[in-house]
Amino acid sequence: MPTFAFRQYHPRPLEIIDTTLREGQQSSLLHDHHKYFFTTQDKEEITRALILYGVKFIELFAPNVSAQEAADWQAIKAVRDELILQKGYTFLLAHVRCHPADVEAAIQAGADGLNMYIGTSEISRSYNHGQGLDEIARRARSLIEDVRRNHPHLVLRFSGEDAFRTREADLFRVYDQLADCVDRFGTPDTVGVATPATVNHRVHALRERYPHVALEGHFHDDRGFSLINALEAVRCGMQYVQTTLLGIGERSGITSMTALLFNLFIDREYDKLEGYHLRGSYPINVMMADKLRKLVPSKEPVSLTNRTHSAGVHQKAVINSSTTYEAHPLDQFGVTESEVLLGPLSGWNIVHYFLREICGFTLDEVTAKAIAADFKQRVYRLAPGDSPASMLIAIAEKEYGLKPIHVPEQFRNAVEQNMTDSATSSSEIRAVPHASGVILRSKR
Ligand code: HCA
Ligand code: CU
Repeated sequence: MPTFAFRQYHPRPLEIIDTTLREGQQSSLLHDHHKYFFTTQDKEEITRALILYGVKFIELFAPNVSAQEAADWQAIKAVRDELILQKGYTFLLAHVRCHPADVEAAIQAGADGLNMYIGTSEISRSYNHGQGLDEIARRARSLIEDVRRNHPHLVLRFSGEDAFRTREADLFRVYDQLADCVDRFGTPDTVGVATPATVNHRVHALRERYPHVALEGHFHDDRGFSLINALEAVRCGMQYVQTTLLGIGERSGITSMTALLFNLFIDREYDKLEGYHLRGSYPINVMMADKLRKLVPSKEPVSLTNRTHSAGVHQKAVINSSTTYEAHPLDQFGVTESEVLLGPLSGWNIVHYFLREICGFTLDEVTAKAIAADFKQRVYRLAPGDSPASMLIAIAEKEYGLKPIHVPEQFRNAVEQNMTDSATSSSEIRAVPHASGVILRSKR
């Protein structure tokens, strides 16, 4: 028996249901990177990070998927239990087919809730399981009534898989039979066909028809709409949204947790952010990327790439004021650095800045312009793995005879510089050299 029942919990305005360890494990990225699965240790670390971040609902596979999944349930539960005193209770939900074997295995493993699903669209009914709508409703109801009777503490969700290709009348026909015995209805966009307009319509229709049942969303990214659809659903009053770290999942994946929370922040939906440790967003993305053996993807809003500047025009402006090309308060999501990359697109301003402020050379603008012209030509011939910064320094020293000012040993690792920057109220930025350019670290 769990030590804490869902009935004692007051759900927040937005509850993330993280499914990195279920939907996320279906990501082909694991195969692309020759990893194939998360190790038990990976799962423990992901669970710990999610709980510390403030996530209260974590979805896992039904334990009968494999012996390994069953063993991992216990390891994950141990991490959850360890953190109860510090962070309160986190609910572990099992993703189960509407099938007694899955339900039984989940209950045996100690699940706090069941996320039941069965296809309701015509395609899904024809090619997945062959049951008609009334049969789906009858079987689900009998299973759910059984669970309710014998395990009243469990939190129960029912989802019509492929809900956005299920006619509204068909979905209602099934959901009408279950509305009095579930806690939530899911409405998964299984193949990513939804648009903000269809999400708006569907959420309003479900809210109106089932005012006492909470709604949960799960949006796939086949059209690149998983983020905007989740945002729209939340705006329309959906309280539970399934997300994964970095948005990984089957095919193009689903909504990224930090992308959703970041956008709610920008839209000033502050009540929806209750209890989430937003400054932990970039660190949790880095942890996840590391598990996948890749970098935080550039399409993830909470990424360092979103603070990296390559074009000369941008670099010059960013040195003067970062707000010119940095519109959003990403520092509040843990991205406290900006990168300015030295390369073929760099202008003389950044070359001057780098050589003078970072490397300690004394040089005038005319020399900086000449060095920049040489550098820009030669950098095209840089061998893979060689650093543009080293090439630039070599040109300055060998061909222009520049010498850096002597920095005593104890200060070598701390080249500090103050710059005026309207984006940072403290106006203090630390610039450090980096193999491919400059990293600006704001001290906040
Ligand atoms: C799956 C399908 C699913 C289920 C979502 C849900 C989907 O991979 O099992 O049960 O809410 O996208 O429909 O992920
Ligand atoms: Cu899915």
